[in-house]
Amino acid sequence: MSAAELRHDWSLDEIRALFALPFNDLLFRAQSVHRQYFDPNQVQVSTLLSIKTGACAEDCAYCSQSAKYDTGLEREKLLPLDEVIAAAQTAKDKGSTRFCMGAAWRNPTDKNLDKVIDMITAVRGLGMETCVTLGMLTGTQAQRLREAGLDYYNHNLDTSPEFYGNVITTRTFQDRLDTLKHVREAGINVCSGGILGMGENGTDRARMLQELSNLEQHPESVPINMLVQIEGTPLYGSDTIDSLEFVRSIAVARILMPKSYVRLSAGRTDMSDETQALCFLAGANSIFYGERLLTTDNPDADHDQQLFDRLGINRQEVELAADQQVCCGAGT
Ligand code: SAM
Ligand code: DTB
Ligand code: SF4
Repeated sequence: MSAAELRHDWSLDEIRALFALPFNDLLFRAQSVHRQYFDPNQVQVSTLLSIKTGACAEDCAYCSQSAKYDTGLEREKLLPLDEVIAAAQTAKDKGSTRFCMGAAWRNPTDKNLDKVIDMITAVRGLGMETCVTLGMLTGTQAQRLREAGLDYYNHNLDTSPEFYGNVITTRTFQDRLDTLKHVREAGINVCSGGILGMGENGTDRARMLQELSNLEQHPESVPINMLVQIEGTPLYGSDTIDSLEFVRSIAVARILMPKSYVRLSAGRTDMSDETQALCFLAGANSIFYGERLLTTDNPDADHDQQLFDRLGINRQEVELAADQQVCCGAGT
């Protein structure tokens, strides 16, 4: 079979037809596409750290960190560099290959960006891949991050353009696309996905995946989050998404973006091992690893390792950029 072509012209009807396939047919198709580009038994693991927590000016209705909602979260200033390095070292020791630093900003100031750049340099120095998520960026800021050697920038579309205003009113869907363009043009790998279970309908889920897959270049990494319901936020108490519909969404993401890493992201503490196994079968091939996401819990690392063992899944080794390789003498 020839490799699945990378398309950027998926129609909504085509995507809805994928969602409507019998479950077994959809999973077979997703798994077949997955095997054309990836080792089906390998998963990439990243660890998250919130480097600046809470008091965010945006009103994202799902988020514990918006200043608009009383979620009881303790706010924290930008972490000092040594704390960030220590957390990255611990993540590396536990087998994580990428360190993702998140800040609750609408956008970073240039002064804050200087500090984040120091963090990126230090984490790369440990031999880890780096990812940051800092809100909206200008073209110049994206360029500066690229020059610092940043590997990935996370900036989610979150939902369909049609549903966007139900979730966030302090920025537009187009603002998100603009930042993604700056990141792409700077030559940084794009990490962009969304959240399911916010009260959106099936068409919204299809439209979000259509927007992601019809970008000029597919995001290298596509995080699919299941809403973590936070008390105090407007989305607390939303109807939860059916776990098989969640698995279907992973499968459709895999088919639409065959070469991208599809990340089974937030919400795993509410999923059974069996649901997660189905997500891997549907083509998910990366996860966040370690007990904490940004402000909420993630499964225990030991539990995840046991699940990997039960499924025969191996972790992917880090692929270091040439300028990042720590040389240790002749013959290395
Ligand atoms: N402030 C930056 C931004 O909005 O891009 C970065 C941090 S933000 C926490 C990163 C992403 O995490 C969001 O875009 C959203 O998709 C996801 N996220 C945040 N809170 C979540 C929740 N309660 N459940 C699931 N995903 C969530
Ligand atoms: C993404 O899509 N999910 C991660 C990461 N990108 C930054 C964040 C999930 C956050 C879940 C809620 C929390 O811990 O605050
Ligand atoms: Fe702020 Fe990001 Fe949370 Fe939105 S998702 S409130 S931008 S930290």
